[in-house]
Amino acid sequence: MVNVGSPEKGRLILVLGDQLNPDLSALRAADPARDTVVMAEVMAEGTYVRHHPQKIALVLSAMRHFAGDLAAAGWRVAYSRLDDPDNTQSIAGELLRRADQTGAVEVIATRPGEWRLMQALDDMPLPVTQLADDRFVCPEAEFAAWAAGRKELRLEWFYRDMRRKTGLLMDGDAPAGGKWNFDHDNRKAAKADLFRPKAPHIPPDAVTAEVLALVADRFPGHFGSLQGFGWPVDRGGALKVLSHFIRHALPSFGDEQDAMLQDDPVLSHSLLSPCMNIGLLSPLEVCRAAEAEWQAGRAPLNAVEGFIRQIIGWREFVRGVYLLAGPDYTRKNHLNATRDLPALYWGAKTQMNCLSHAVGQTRDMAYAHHIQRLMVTGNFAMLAGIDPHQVHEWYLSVYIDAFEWVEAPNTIGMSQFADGGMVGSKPYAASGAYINRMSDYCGPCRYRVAEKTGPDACPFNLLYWDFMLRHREALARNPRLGPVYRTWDKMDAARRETVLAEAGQFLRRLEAGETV
Ligand code: FAD
Ligand code: DLZ
Ligand code: SF4
Repeated sequence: MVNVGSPEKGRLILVLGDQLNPDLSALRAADPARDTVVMAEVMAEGTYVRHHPQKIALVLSAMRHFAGDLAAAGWRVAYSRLDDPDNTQSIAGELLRRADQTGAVEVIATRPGEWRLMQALDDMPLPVTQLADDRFVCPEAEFAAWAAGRKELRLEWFYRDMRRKTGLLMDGDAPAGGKWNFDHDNRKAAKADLFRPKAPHIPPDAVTAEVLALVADRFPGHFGSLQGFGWPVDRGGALKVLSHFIRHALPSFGDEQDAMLQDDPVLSHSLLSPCMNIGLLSPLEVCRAAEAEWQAGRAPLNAVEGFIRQIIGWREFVRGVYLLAGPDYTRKNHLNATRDLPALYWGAKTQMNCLSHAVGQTRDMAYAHHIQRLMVTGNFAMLAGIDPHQVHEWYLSVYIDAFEWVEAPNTIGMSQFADGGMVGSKPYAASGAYINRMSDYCGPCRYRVAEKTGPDACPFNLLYWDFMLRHREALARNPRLGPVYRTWDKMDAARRETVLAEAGQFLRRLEAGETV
């Protein structure tokens, strides 16, 4: 696989660990007879945040598989393994080392998905051409043109344009079924006793087994378990996960999209985000496979539309926002939240059953589905006033699919409202009642979801009001939040005082590191 061989002058073609697609723009621009593909496993990428070990293993194993495929297809691949003694352990360092070895004086790259790396490539002493990453439906310039002059960026309008552009679920100029959005039929609470096929598990092959041992050795102390690693690491595995989802889970995707069950971490979610994010599957092929199921009458429109909206809608929209907002986006802190991330996010004991499950599952699988991320861990962090940059670093490190272009707008924007409304029109703040409606977490919890005050009150109930009151000036102007403040104003004065006093006590205990 590692074949620097007899170097001749040519260009270096950089392929990063989340660019594993033979149709990558940098590869399309390359000449296999003259150029050298550079792929590098480096400590810098594994530690710029302390990634979950499963995420590091996924990326390294998928890189090794992909490099093997490229070499078999006739490419010259200079592949640096993490434990190569000469490895400089950074992308820029490895490019310079390979330039020395091959005599190449130029690098062709596909633009990385993170400002940090784009900057590192710009700062190289060699000329680096960064080509557009055209694995997306909406090119950067198209999003910028769409956004220009709009007072607000809202998903729904962008999504409709992407439907028209791709022709997905279109009936001429009209949306299939007469509506753009079928969410009204979705978002049901999950039924615990329903039979669901087990989530797919791809057994590690020899390459992955070697990587798992390497990661265990080199990244000790990173939060997360390597046990049970079953993520697809090549295209074949990714296609298996896709067909498992299409067959078994897509029909109920809409119904179960927002539901949470403590014994079923995946429900009808697809687990396809890592495959798309590292290049093993294209977003359009996934959407077309889902559309075909509806056309064949095997999946209902509400499920297929909901699924496709997440991909050509949200996934494309948040990437556009990330690129439009620029490199300072992850420092945004619209609500001036300054508390440190509590230890419970790193697995310290908590009596809150919802958080305990969401974090425990994250530790074990490097996965939690959207509502667990948004309405449990994200909601709690926002209500408790946690510094959004710390929250962002947590999400970027713990999830199998976390790459900054998609993670940051979801965290800073959608879940923490730290961008002041670029991604969402209002904060996703909710009390315990929402979690209770959508999950089976509350029954066995030490706290009582119906209690609004007192020693057993659900902390989400206390913190919800504390948050709303803390930010009254900023939020009361939002017409959708008017009724919330009217409810508060009608509440008995003594009760309001108790709620805020108890919320304050809870936050002080959280800050002191007590088990809450
Ligand atoms: P499914 O529920 O099966 O959805 C299908 C696909 O739709 C996903 O694979 C994904 O590609 C796309 N999708 C769904 N929701 C979103 C969304 N909000 N933004 C972008 N794409 C979406 N997604 C990531 O890919 N990487 C991240 O780092 C990431 N961080 C997040 C952080 C927070 C705080 C929140 C609230 C959400 C985050 N998401 C992220 C979005 C979403 O939670 C995941 O895409 C989803 O849970 C992945 O699991 P799945 O493939 O089973 O998704
Ligand atoms: C996430 C990751 C990790 C853990 N390791 C590597 C690596 O060793 N080599 C590499 O090329 N890429 C890695 N990546 C992915 C990069 O961090 C990713 O390309 C950037 O975050 C941009 O999206
Ligand atoms: Fe979470 Fe509150 Fe329900 Fe407990 S009662 S699981 S803390 S929402």
